Amino acid sequence: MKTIMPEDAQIVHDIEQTFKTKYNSSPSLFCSPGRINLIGEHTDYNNGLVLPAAIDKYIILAIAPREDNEVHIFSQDYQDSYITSLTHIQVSGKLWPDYIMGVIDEIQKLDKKVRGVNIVFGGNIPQGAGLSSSAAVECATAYALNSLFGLDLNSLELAKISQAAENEFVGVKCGLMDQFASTFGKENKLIRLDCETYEYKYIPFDTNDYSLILFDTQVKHSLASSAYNERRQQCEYGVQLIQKHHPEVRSLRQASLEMLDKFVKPQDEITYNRCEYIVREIKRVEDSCIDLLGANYSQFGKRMFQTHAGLRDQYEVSCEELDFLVDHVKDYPEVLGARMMGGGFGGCTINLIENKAMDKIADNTAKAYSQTMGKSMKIYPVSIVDGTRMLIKKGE
Ligand code: GAF
Repeated sequence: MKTIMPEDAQIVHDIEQTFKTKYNSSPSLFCSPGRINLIGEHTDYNNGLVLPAAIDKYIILAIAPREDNEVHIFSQDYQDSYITSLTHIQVSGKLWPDYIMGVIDEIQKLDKKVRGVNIVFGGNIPQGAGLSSSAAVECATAYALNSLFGLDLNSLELAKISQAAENEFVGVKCGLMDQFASTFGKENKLIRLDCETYEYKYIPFDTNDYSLILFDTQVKHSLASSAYNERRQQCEYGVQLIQKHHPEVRSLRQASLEMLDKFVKPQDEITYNRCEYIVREIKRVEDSCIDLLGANYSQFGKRMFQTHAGLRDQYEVSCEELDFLVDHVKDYPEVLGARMMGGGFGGCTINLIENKAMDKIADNTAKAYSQTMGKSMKIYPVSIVDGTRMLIKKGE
């Protein structure tokens, strides 16, 4: 199992200390990673395939049961508290507690018994960068409550509870990818997840010559979550148009390019573009897995560029900062692939680059980004790690 790195060890220590000071007792500690996605963007809520992995950036959650029904939460990052009762769960009005309260709410809906808890949490997953810090908070909470109260929920159930918290309580109609990756992550492995059947396979990713590096635009445009929900509706509309002729088609997973040409294109060009991107992207994930299993990284890299073009031109979820970063790196021979990652409208690009040129390309890109876009970019080299787990059990 991947051990916690020194920088993370400091965060664990700080969170544990804050807990002891605030609540005068010792907690159990859990960690839950952020995620990257190699390919398969916006395919999860279309019952398609995705290829994410958990990364070495974490949410750390310290928790202990209380004798009453109250939930006391302290956010180390916001230096802010939230107190409520298990019998009066409602949206907080300040977002950060909702990721935790949403999970508690979903668990209670299943008639599983939880008691009050004290919590301190924080971490080093950059927020708003598209690395799923919110999914990590949800997954850490679900995992912690499951082990604290012996709820007997399996890992898939924990990931789905976390997704439901985001869908129902936070109001973002996301798919399962982020919560699945955070829960099921495995060191040096990508997760090929079939979002229709929930079947998954680990694909080795231990390249010696290439590494993954993220370039963070440091922007998050405000239409991100409304546009996300809108894309989902557009895909559902495309499916409805096909279903009139092919009732067996349940989602874009069963749709073909021919069906889109015949039944969607004549009705609505925008819907057609969205759906065509998705159908091609699902196929790209399948092909990418073959590339990666055959260690054909250059072919895989080309598919990353194709995904970016589709997200930019057809799905229209990119932005000028992301396009700039992908355009800037594409002519370096040492860059195998690059694309925007996650929901879009800001956040990071993911780049597959030869190790020997990594520093030079990262430096040049940061300079060019600041000169042209007038903003600074952040650079995150990432390693692939295990998923959500317990670090310390209370009393140990
Ligand atoms: C966000 C969502 F949360 C995921 O479910 C997924 O749809 C992703 O955007 C796009 O691939 O991270």
